[in-house]
Amino acid sequence: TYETFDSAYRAVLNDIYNHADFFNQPRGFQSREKIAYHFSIQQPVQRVSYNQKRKCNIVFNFAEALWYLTGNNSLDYISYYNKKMPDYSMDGHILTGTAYGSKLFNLGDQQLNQWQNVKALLIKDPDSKRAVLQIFDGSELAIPNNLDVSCTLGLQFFIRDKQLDMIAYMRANDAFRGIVSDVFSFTFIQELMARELHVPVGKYYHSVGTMHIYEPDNVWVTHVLETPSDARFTFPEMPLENNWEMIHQLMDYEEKLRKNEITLHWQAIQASNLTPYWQQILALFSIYQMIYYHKKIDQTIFCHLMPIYQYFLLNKWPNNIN
Ligand code: 5HM
Repeated sequence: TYETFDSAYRAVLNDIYNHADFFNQPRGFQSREKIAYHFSIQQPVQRVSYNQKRKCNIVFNFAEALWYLTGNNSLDYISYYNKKMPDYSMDGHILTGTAYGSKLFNLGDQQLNQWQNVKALLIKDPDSKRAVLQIFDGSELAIPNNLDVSCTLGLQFFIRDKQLDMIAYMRANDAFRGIVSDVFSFTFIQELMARELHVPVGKYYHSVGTMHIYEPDNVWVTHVLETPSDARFTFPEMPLENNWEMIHQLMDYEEKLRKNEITLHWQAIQASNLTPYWQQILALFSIYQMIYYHKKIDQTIFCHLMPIYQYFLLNKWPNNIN
């Protein structure tokens, strides 16, 4: 068990890299792995790694978590934040496995809103052991040459000792790359559900069929393991109320920024109806728009960002920001 993701990341990476049980090549990709892997994080809000060699992409992390929460499955959206995403799409328009949002909010033919069902269940029976958001489903294996099979089986919530614990169950997790964005998004989902249920965030458990590292990442992994985490910030906590309304307003801005239909100055961000926590994320999306479209970075926005977000932007895009 670990206090924060920062300490979990280093320990798990070290464990898989130096103490792997199997060396193999699933789908032809050389890797090392441990199976039936499990760890927990005591403070799930502390969901980022500060390793300078790993260069956490805080903009992608928020974009992916919000992609899930808005039920979006479009490739256009997520490939704006990560150029590799088109490699996983079968039709060039949507992602079927990785786009967990459409599974959470419109599952299958019945278009099930699993989020609402789980929330209602926990309100009715706080001790419930049925509060599962299902992600992977068997039909994914029936698609020939499927490029994108969900790695996450599901997320299970528990109210225990009056706090919201969550277990993420994954069939497979990349201990170097995928884990960083997965733990970020899943703990963000946990925090939002905790706000919805008016209970504090409890513990986060990460339970994985195969935890692995791909061979081409080996050299980079050794650099990350040699580099101590130098920074210590406290990741901000989500406000106690009104978050869905904030998310919808934020995502209206996000779409216009992504399509380059608007540019925002700090005054406009402050004048929005967003509360400061969500304004900060809008500011991050605004800075990213400037990076993506090769515009000059608005230093006023940058200066108004919290130090933790300034740190991540500077670490990831030093040449653009300075
Ligand atoms: O061959 P397979 O479908 O398992 O390859 C998917 C790879 O992406 C695995 O290495 C898996 O661990 C990684 N992955 C991840 O770590 C994929 C997704 C997308 O569902 C994810 N985390 N969220």
